[in-house]
Order: sequence, then structure tokens, then C-alpha cells
Amino acid sequence: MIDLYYWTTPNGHKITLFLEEAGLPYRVHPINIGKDEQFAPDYLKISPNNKIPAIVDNAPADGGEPMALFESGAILLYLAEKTGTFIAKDLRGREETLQWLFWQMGGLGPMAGQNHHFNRFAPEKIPYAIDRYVKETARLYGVLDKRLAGRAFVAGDDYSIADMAIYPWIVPYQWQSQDLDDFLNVKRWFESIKARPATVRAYDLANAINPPKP
Ligand SMILES: N[C@@H](CCC(=O)N[C@@H](CS)C(=O)NCC(=O)O)C(=O)O
Repeated sequence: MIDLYYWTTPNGHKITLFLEEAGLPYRVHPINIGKDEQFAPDYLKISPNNKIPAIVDNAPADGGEPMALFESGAILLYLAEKTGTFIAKDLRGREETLQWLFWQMGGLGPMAGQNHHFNRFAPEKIPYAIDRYVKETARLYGVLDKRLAGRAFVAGDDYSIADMAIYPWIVPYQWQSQDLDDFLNVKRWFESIKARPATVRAYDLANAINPPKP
């Protein structure tokens, strides 16, 4: 059984996408970051960077004590290795997957996150910051679009942890002032992941935990 410490944000969705695809049993512990629950001392023992997501695997492969993990990319890789799924087994395929996973972790996630902040949440509208992050997000969408030309998924024919890391950051494309009609390969890939039964279950769970405000 996996304990999942979760809130309904893109980095949280990455892990429910995996768990739903893999059919691994898990228990959700909502950590409402809007109420600062990520700073609770007990949570910091699991997730020292005071962010979601985090997991505790109660049955790690080494047979030892329950194991806590934080950082969504590290969690996805851990779960892929634990189950032997959603990462290619051959050297080249595996490295393709990891490069795009790290591209999301180091590029798309942080840049789209700043985009959300300055475009949507900052109390003051700062045109320089908005312009910078909208343009950088568009550049990254362009990189992804090129990568997806002639490929079903970012690492090739198979859906992988790289797609699971990227998809939740494309879901709020309108918050990021992006138009999927400008990125037709991304649009096709996006629609195919959106329709997966595991994706539907993951987002239904999010809506049940934190219903969208009218
Ligand atoms: N690099 C981290 C980023 C995690 C992250 O930024 N989580 C956000 C929600 S998407 C959070 O917990 N924010 C609460 C805070 O910053 O206090 C990861 O990928 O796990």
C-alpha cells in the first residue's frame, strides 16, 4: 500500500495519474496547501521541502521499513522502477524517457508555475514578468510540439512517466495564455491522454477532494 500526500495541483496529479494507470493500491492524505498544511511538523518529516506530492511506500522492494519520498519526478521514477512499467526497458528508450521527465522538472514545470503566478495570482500585474513567462512557456510548448511530431508519446510509441509529468502542466494552458491550436501535435497528444480511463479517474478524484469553485 502506498500512502499518497496530495493536493489537487499539477505536481499532485502526476502521481495519481501513475497510480491509477498502474492499479497500485493507495490511500490519499489530502494536504491542503491553501491552508498551509504542508508546513505541519509531521508532514515535514516526510517532505522536508514543504511541498506536495510525497509518498510513503509501506512495502518497498528491499523488504525494509516504509520508505518516504518527495519530489514528483523522483516519485514517478521510483514507482516506474518498482512496478517495471511506464519506462522503457532498453537503454536508449529509458534515457529518452528520463530526458523528457527532467525537461519537465527543470523547465516546463518551473516556467509554467511562474507563468501561473504572474499571469493569474500576483496581486500586482507586472508586464515584464508576464511577458517573460508567457514567452518562455510558448517556447517550451514549441519544443514539445516538435518532439511529438510523428510520435504518439514523448518517449516514442508508449505512454510513460515523462508524459505523466508533462500532461498536468498542459491542462491549465489557458492560465498560461497558450492556445493548443498553435501546437497541433501537443493538441493531439493532449486529447489522447485526456481520454485515458486512468486520467479520467485521477481528475475525478481531484474534483472530489477539492471541488471546482463555481
Ligand atoms: N519540484 C517539486 C515541486 C512541488 C511543488 O511546487 N508543489 C506545490 C504544489 S504544485 C506546493 O506544494 N506548494 C506549496 C508551497 O510552496 O508552500 C515537485 O515536483 O514535487
